[in-house]
Amino acid sequence: RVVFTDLDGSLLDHDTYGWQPASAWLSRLQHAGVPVIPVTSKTRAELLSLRLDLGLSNSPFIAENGAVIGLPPAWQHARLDRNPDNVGGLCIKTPSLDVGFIRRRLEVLRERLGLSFRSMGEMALDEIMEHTGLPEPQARLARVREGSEPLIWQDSEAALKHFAQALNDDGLHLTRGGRFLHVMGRVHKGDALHWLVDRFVALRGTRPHTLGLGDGPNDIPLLEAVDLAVLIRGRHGQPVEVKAERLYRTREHGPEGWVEGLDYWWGEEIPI
Ligand code: 2M8
Ligand code: MG
Ligand code: MG
Repeated sequence: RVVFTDLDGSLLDHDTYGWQPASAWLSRLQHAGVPVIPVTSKTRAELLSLRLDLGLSNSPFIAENGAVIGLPPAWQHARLDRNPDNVGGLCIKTPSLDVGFIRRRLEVLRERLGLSFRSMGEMALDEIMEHTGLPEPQARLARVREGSEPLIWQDSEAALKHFAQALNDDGLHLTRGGRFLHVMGRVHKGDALHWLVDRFVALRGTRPHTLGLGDGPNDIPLLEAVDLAVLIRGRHGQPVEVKAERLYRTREHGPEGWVEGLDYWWGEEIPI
C-alpha cells in the first residue's frame, strides 16, 4: 500500500498549516510500513524541511504540482538513476520546464493579451507572507521555485479562459490550488503519481494499492489516479469535480478530514 497526499488544506490545515489531528494516523501508517508521499504545490525547499517535521524523510515527494520529484535512497534504482544529482542523498527529477522559461512566457502573454495578474516571482517577501499566512522563513522557501510559478489572478473569468488557452498553445499547463493559480510545463499531480507507481513496480515487482487525499482543483488528477480517493472538504470555495469510482467526500476540513478519509477506507485494515 501507498498513500499519496496533498498538504495545504488536506494533511495541513488551510490557515494554521498544523497537522496535529493526523499525527496518530501518520504513526499508524509508519508502523504498518505504508509510505506516505506528499504531492503538493510546495517547493522542494519547503518539502525538505516539512518532511522531517512530518516524519516522512524516508518517503519520496512530489513538489510544485508534479514539476519536481524527490527520491530518497530506498526509491532510487541502480540502472534508472545512473547519474543522480544527489542532494542530501536525494535523487531529484524535474520533468517540467525551467521556471525562468515559464516566467518569460508569462511576461510575453501578459503583454500580448493585456492581462492583470501578480506572480510570486515579482512579489516582495511580505506580500507572499500576506497572501499565504506563512511565517517569514517558510515564505522564503516558497519563493525558491524550480518548475512552476504561482500567481494571483486580478482579471476577469473570461480573460482567465483566454489565458489558459494561450498557455496550452505554448505547451504550458494551468491549475488552481487553494490560494494561487499555478503555471508549469505539461505535468500534473496525476502524472507524477503514475511515475512513482511505475518506480515502485520497477523496484518491488508488484503494483501497490493506492489511496489519495486532496482538497483542491489541482488534486483532481491525483484523485483520479488512485485506487481509493478522499476528497477533503475545502476552505477555498472552488468547485472540485472528481471522476473516480471509489471516492469518499469528507464532512471535515484539513487534517480532521484527512483522518476521516483514512478511517473510512482503512480504519478496519490497518492496526492501531
Ligand atoms: C502555494 O500553494 C498552495 C497550495 O494549494 C496554493 O495554491 O494555495 C505555493 O506557493 C506553496 O509553495 C506555498 O507553500 C503555499 C502556501 O499557502 O501556497
Ligand atoms: Mg490543497
Ligand atoms: Mg496543494
